Amino acid sequence: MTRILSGIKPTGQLTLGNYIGALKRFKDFQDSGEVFIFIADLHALTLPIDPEVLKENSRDIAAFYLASGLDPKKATIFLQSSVSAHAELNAILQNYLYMGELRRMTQFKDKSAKMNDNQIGLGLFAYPVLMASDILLYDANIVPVGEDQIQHVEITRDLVNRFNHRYGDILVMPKAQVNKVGARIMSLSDPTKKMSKSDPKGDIFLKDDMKTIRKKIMSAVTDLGCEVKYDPENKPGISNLLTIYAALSDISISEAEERFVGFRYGDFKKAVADKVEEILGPFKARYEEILASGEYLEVLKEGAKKAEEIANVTLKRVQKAVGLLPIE
Ligand code: AQP
Repeated sequence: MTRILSGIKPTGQLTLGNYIGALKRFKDFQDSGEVFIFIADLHALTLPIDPEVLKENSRDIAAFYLASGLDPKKATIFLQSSVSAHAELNAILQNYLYMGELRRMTQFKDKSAKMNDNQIGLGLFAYPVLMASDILLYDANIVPVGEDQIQHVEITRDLVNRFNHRYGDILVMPKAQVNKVGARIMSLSDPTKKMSKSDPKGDIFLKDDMKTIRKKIMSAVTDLGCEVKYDPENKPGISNLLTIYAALSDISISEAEERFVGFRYGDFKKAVADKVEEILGPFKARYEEILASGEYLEVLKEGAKKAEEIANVTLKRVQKAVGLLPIE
């Protein structure tokens, strides 16, 4: 059976980008394979974060996972930090990725751009090693990601080739799977930049109330001209709103374009706001209920047990392959 693994790091409040690029897709996977969805809390430590904020963000993600329709009977939902094999595999695999490769990672370059060497933690630099460990522990075949994370799956593939070449067929080769529509939702205030939870300018937060969300959409930056047309180069604002509409409607961009022929920008934005409200309204209500009930805690406990069993099998296989002496 195909193994599918994905996660979100609790670095900030989740955005509409996280919903479209990740959350929205998860429930479809649970019927087509064996699904592992985790909260990447160790990854959230790679940049400074307040402990209380980290806890709150992690709880939120757990509740958002359940609100997205993930069924804990079908999907294994867990916290990365609750399965110690992630850190243990990381300690081994860090020897099979090299400084030059890690230095070339776009995420590292972006996030460290305004920092000097005395501010950049080793964890930020070595982020792809931990991400490779997350993926490889579960023998994942498919890793659904937004566009920005493709490079990290690619470096994981390089690692698998290198490791298996040396030790035999030990690690399973994963593949990134990217959304056809909505792999990169852009900021509403600067549509040339990705909507990102750690750089919250022009973000729609899933925790925003509906009135705020509508207001943000109605004041989204648009472009010169008056035609609702997909042209990311010349009309990045309108193209982004079209992408949001198409992704939430499960239609192609060209179908979305057809729906808005002859629309003024204002009416088009209103239609986008209506669509966002139609989808996020019930989703947010489910999230509130789940958060209040606290049911996510039991789900995370059970998930950790299930994840640990599988992860430990892979860890043992790797330990044995590299020559760590087994004592059991
Ligand atoms: N703007 C986006 N459009 C489409 N997909 C997105 N994702 C994130 N932003 C967008 C996808 O959401 C998943 C979880 O992301 P992550 O938490 O692992 O890290 P990220 O990709 O770095 O997302 P952020 O929001 O930009 O986080 P920060 O600011 O902490 O770096 C991934 O599948 C991601 O592609």
